[in-house]
Order: sequence, then structure tokens, then C-alpha cells
Amino acid sequence: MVDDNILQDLFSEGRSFKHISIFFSVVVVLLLYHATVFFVIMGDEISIKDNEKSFTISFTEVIDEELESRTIDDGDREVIEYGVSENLFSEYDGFGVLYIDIEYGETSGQFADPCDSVSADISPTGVDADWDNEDNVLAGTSSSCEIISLVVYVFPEYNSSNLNVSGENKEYWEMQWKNSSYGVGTFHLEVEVNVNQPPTSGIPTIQDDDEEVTITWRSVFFTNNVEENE
Ligand SMILES: [Ca+2]
Ligand SMILES: [Ca+2]
Repeated sequence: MVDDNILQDLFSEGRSFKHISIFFSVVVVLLLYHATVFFVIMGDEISIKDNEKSFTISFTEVIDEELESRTIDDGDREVIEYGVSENLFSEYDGFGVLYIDIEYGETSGQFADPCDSVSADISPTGVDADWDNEDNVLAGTSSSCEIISLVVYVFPEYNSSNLNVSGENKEYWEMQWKNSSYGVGTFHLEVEVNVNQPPTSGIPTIQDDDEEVTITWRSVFFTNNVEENE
């Protein structure tokens, strides 16, 4: 009697095991079916959708401005140094562009004293920047009191414009447009003054022998905003 019960128990356990095996087989078959549909039938559509994942990158800009004036003697060429404060690099994603304006007038106070000749150039040293960018303006001259405007593109390929990119993910593009090594260091601007004398300069007390120049440094810092396109 006892043996019969044991056999019966074993038999019913065997049955339930069989049922479970069949159930698993059905589940496995269903999963295989779905996987086949997913990879074979929808595969092309899915890969196209992956390729189409695109992003718009825009930038929020902040300009740090510094002014410096100095008087340069006739015939002298002075090196004026400039570096941005380090906390800007931790506050923003990158240093995009540096704009430099060199302004002057005629300060001798002499009657009909013509504007002097001023030349300015920034040497591609001391800072890791996009020095080979063809839109850079690294040198300029003026003999008519016009502003000399120079431009240095600092962060490679940055020009303030929005960008449309595809592939990768949001984090990838945010990292592409975040780098605190470009623009660190000291820029060297050389400014030379060659005076043009007033017509009355034959008189010993009337002489133009220098000029005051004002340099405005405008550093454009940016923060990136990456949005996935719908
Ligand atoms: Ca002059
Ligand atoms: Ca002068």
C-alpha cells in the first residue's frame, strides 16, 4: 500500500515535470519566433532608425571682457600679455573665440597732427588654440585711427553656429563639445607704433613721439545644449 502511494506520487510528479517541459518548449519556440521577426523582418527598419538618430547642438555664450591701455613710444614694439581667469573653464564647457580690438586716436594735442601708424599681431604661441583656422585674423595695421580687429578661433571647429549631427548619443556629443584645455595660458599680442608728425613739427616744442592704444579682449565662453531630434 505504502509502495503504491510512492509510485503514485512519483507518477504525478513526472506528469507535472512533463507539463512544465512542454510549457518551456512553447515559451522557447515563441521567443525564437519573436527573435526571428525582430532580427530578420524588422532588422532593416531598426538599423535605419538607428542611423537616423540625430541631434541639434546649440551654444549659450558668455563674453568676458577686459580693457587695457598703454602708451607706446615711437618705433617701439611692445608685447602685451593676456590670459583668462581659470574659473571660467570650470564654469563653462569651453573657450570658443577670442576677439581683440586695438583702438587709438591722436593724443598729441597738436594742430592737424595726423594719425600714427599702428600695427598689431598676435603670435600663435603660449596657448592651445585653433591657430590654423582660416578665419583667424592674426595681424592688422592702421594709419587712419581705425580700429584694428583680430580674431583667434580657440576651440577647434567652434563658430557659435548650431550644428546638426547624427549617430552616437546625447552624452557623446556633450563630451565632444566640452574641453577645458583650449585657451589656457598666455596670449602674446605685439603692438608697434610709428608716429606721423604734425606739419608744425619743425618747431622744437611741437613733436609727436608716442601714442596711447587701448586693447579690448573679448573671450567668448560657451555651454553646449544637445537635443535629440524628434
Ligand atoms: Ca601723429
Ligand atoms: Ca601720436
